[in-house]
Amino acid sequence: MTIKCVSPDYIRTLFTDAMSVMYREEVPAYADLVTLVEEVNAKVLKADPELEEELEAEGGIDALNAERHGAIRLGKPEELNLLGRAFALMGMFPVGYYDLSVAGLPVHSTAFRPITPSSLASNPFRVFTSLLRLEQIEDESLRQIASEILSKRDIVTQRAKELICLAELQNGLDESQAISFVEEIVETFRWHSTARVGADTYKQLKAAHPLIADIVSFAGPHINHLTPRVLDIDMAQKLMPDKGLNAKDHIEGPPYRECPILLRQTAFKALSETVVFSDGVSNIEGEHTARFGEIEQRGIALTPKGRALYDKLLFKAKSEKHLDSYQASLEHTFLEFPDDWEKLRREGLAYFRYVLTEKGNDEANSGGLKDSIENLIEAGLMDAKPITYQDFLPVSAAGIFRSNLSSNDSDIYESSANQEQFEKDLGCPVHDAFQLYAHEEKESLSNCLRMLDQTGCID
Ligand code: OOG
Ligand code: NI
Repeated sequence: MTIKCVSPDYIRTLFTDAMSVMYREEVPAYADLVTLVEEVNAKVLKADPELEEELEAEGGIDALNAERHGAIRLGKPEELNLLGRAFALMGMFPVGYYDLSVAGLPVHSTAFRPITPSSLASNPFRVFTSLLRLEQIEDESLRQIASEILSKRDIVTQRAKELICLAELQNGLDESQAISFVEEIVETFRWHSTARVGADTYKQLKAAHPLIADIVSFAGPHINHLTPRVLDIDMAQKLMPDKGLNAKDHIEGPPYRECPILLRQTAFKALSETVVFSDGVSNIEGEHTARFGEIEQRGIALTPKGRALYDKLLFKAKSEKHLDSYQASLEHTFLEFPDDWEKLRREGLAYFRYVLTEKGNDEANSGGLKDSIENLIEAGLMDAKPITYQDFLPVSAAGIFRSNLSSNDSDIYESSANQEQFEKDLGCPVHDAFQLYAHEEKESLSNCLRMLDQTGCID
């Protein structure tokens, strides 16, 4: 029997919508944040009508309004492996390895996301996924307790598991199977107001690290935020208090620039939520903070050279103590980072997508053209558009983790990265983000050149 499979992009959109509905119900402040982002985006687009056209190449306003990322924290390798298989059905693949031990956090992470330009344009939903590193719990008996608690949990429903196996077997899901798969998989990310541990164990885990308590104490990896994309994060940050949202005091990532790079993020602080701690004998009411709201503004993806400059300047700003504030030194040190599209491109600091201009399209059929990139741009035949950064920043992620763990620790710790182990647990290697951006740039350029040179004069 042949079945009519729906596309992974379609399933991802069902999933994104279901997650958004669920989080809106669970965290009402998230709905306020989405409204605020919509207001800001409408204002920005009204003031700059050309921006709408620019956004078109990456899915337009519809994609922008639907755009989100979420984050989860997993407890054991099998969970990572199984969710990797579930995400793959939705066209989301692991990109990048984030070592958060440098920020003193006992996790390492990847981001599951679409990897092709067309899939990203159809819906760029990503899930930042962290895995607990049990070996980083120093106290041996506590490590044992945590491991035992985790060994007894199953975060994916039986039906979801069956559908994952079925999809792998038949190479996809039909419409009704996709709908039930999404209904089932959303359960994995639901909030549980009853913990699986007693109050004492929770306290012990929390003392080892609040993140460990958040991961180990519950039946599943509740989604801890869902982040919409805003076009002007400075405006949004200023408006947050008016909406009663308790914003963290500074924006993570690069400072304000004319030509935005990478990613800037801010958040409202985690909610204190009532939880029942239950060890099977007694139930005690207490509190847990995990879930928060975040917004982000995305800029251009940087090349390894651009990223090295970004990291250098960020580090310099952190160590520059003579200025009044971290923000002031950030603005100061980033003066060194070219803030001009042309310079970013010519100096090989960022990735661009090449497109033919109208004039270029007109000449596309004339054939016989052979020229350098710079001359084609100069002649008005080709344009270079910024490729949006689709990934995350470990230093910013650490800042976000901290703001919702009520920790002021901002030290840099010695790295104990272990990508090999992470990939072993995941069951496959993670994609290299630089390679994905470079590939997109290269493909767009060869497409343009091919179209401009129909007689095949390009070497
Ligand atoms: C993940 C924090 C990382 C981001 O936007 O950098 C993240 C977490 O708190 O689990 O989502
Ligand atoms: Ni986030």
